[in-house]
Amino acid sequence: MTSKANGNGTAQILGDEYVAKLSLQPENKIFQRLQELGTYFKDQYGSKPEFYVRVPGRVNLIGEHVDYCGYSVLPMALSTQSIILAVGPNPVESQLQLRNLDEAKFQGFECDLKKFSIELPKIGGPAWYLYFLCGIKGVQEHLGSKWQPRGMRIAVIGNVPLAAGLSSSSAMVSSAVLATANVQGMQLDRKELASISARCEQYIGTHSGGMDQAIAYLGKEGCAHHIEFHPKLKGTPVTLPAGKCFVVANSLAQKNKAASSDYNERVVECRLATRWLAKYKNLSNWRNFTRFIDLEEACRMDNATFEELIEQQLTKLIYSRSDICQELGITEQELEKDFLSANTRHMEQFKLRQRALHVIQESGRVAKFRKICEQLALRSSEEDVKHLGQLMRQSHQSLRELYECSHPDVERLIAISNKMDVSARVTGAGWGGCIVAMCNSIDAAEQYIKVLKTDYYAHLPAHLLERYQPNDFNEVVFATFPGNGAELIV
Ligand code: NG1
Ligand code: MG
Repeated sequence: MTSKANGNGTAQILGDEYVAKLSLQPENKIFQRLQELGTYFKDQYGSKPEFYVRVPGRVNLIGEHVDYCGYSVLPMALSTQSIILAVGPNPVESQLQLRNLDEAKFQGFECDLKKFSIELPKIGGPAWYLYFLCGIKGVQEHLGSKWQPRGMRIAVIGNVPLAAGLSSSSAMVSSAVLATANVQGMQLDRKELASISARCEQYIGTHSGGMDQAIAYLGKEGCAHHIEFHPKLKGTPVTLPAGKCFVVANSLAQKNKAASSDYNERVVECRLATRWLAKYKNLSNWRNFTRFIDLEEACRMDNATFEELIEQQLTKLIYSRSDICQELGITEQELEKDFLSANTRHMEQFKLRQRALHVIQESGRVAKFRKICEQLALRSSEEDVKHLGQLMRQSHQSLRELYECSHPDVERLIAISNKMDVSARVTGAGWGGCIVAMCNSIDAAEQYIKVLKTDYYAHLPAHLLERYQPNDFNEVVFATFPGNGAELIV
């Protein structure tokens, strides 16, 4: 990995392909968290860490539940919410020691990296350290026979809200990948690191796309990113409209995706809808299709034609197993083997039409959103800004109605936003978690946050109120600006 720091030694990674090794000065915002973590590391292990890794959470502005269908998304890295690791060698060969500064919530963990396995619990979400092990496993698989486990001592500090759609899980997985890759002395660029990290998340049982890991590595201060996955991973910086301010508000309805089948069920429905339409299109290799984007490409369809195809061919609101087996000419056993996994084997009903319509329309909205941002960078236009807001609202409506991944608490936040004429949508996988809203100015954002505090947060149930009262809800509702992607700090 290359080393890069600007003249005064503060963090600077803009424009670099590799994860730069940085040194930080006290005036840097994350300096305090690093110091706290360094002290904790020394308390725990009796020595100083060798390097630090910082991986941000992210907020997706538009393009929800489309990445696993191959379509592009438009997220930005969070500037102030991240996971930081302090990493040092372990004198015991191949031994991993993992400690989290928040010991009450996250128990320490140890294992021998020569023989570790990732065993998912039958009920409930995976323990936090399993996400970490996924990252190590990703590097191990990447290296294959070259994998030589090296002992590591690690301390973790994190402030990305959990199970809130801000990608805390991917920040953890990606940080483990970066730390392990560095300890192994690997030469990987940001895209390779993102691809390895995206594959890792599968070990936790989520059949996700690669959005979170991509922006975690490709993010750059000052701009959002249009991230494409097809034909290969590509990130294009997108300047957000001048003066506008994005606010994140956490509904505090937690959704641990790995503890439920909702997310994977949507993935299954998209794959089945793809196969169904590929067969209808009479493609000779229709049995190979699992992603809408590949079908779109094979049939040279544009967005509107694809939508028409769905409207005409997927006419039922609910398909049964036998509908699908009959159409695809497969047995129930084949359906289970080819499409269902441990936590989707129970599925009896499939909403192919609704899911497919959402994905295709949402992918159209991403393209429009990017285009409008690019126009706005050249000349300001109230009309264009309004259009951006409309796209965000349409996205939310589609997620609520066609994708069925909102939550009553999220809807309450959206209702307050609507009343204030602020465009907002659920961000991340949904079923709870955060909304992202676009405000017309910093002042408008301040006013919006104030109203959310009095109309939403002040009415939280007592057990939640207790938890957030002293800090005035600032950690659950905040204005956010695009931050940098992953950093290696020496
Ligand atoms: P969240 O729930 O924010 O971690 C998930 C997926 C993304 C994407 C979004 C929905 C993981 C790690 N991330 O994000 O890839 O599909 O849902 O747009 O599962
Ligand atoms: Mg996640």
